[in-house]
Amino acid sequence: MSEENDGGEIKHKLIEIKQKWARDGRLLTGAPDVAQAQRLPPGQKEVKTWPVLDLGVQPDIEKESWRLTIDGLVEAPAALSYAQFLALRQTENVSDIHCVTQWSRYDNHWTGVTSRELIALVRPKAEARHVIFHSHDAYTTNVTLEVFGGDDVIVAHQWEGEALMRQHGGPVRIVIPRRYFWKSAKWVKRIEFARDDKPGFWEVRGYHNEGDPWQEERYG
Ligand SMILES: Nc1nc2c(c(=O)[nH]1)N[C@H]1C(S)=C(S)[C@@H](COP(=O)(O)O)O[C@H]1N2
Ligand SMILES: [Mo]
Repeated sequence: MSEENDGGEIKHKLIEIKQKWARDGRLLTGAPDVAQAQRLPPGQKEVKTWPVLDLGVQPDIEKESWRLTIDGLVEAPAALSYAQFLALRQTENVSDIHCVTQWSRYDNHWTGVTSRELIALVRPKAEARHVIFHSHDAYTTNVTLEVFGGDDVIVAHQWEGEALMRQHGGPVRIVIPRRYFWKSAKWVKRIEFARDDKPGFWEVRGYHNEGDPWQEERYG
């Protein structure tokens, strides 16, 4: 990982603190079995703002040179230009954000391409079970193919009808509402389908591999 680029400097201190929270089990309420039907997961608080969380680097990506590579265990790998991405069927949906640092933000309106559309495009092979997201700031995170294929998962380029802001992962980020928000990779550049799981940046630093907010899967 490059230590610096024009987008900022890696926040080593912050990464250390968040790793320590995982070791100490900080923020756990001991009430993991709240029904999925409950909108606010255990230990979360609703906020009206939209906090920015990342490693301190916010890559500046030109739409003209942007590519989304979708590869790995798929029948038809793709490397989409921004124009090709916009030419895919566009969907709007509304979902809640749940960050592991305890804030939740309701009713976010996203525009983009559903994961199901992308899955249909590249056709994962039968052995594919996991999906790994790779981002321009060298961040990675992982979910199962089943979770990625959820009916509310979207690869988004707009929020509230406007181009997704750079600090929130623009031009394009992943949105996986049923997982803590660290699974929603900002500045995504590659979606890799794999047979074997590959725990990502926070998953190897003490955070849970699944990250289901209603099960309070913060650390693992
Ligand atoms: N590429 C990238 N994606 C990332 C992160 C990051 O550091 N780099 N941080 C994750 C974390 S911990 C959270 S909580 C959300 C924050 O998204 P936001 O800044 O839009 O609120 O992005 C996730 N996706
Ligand atoms: Mo986070």
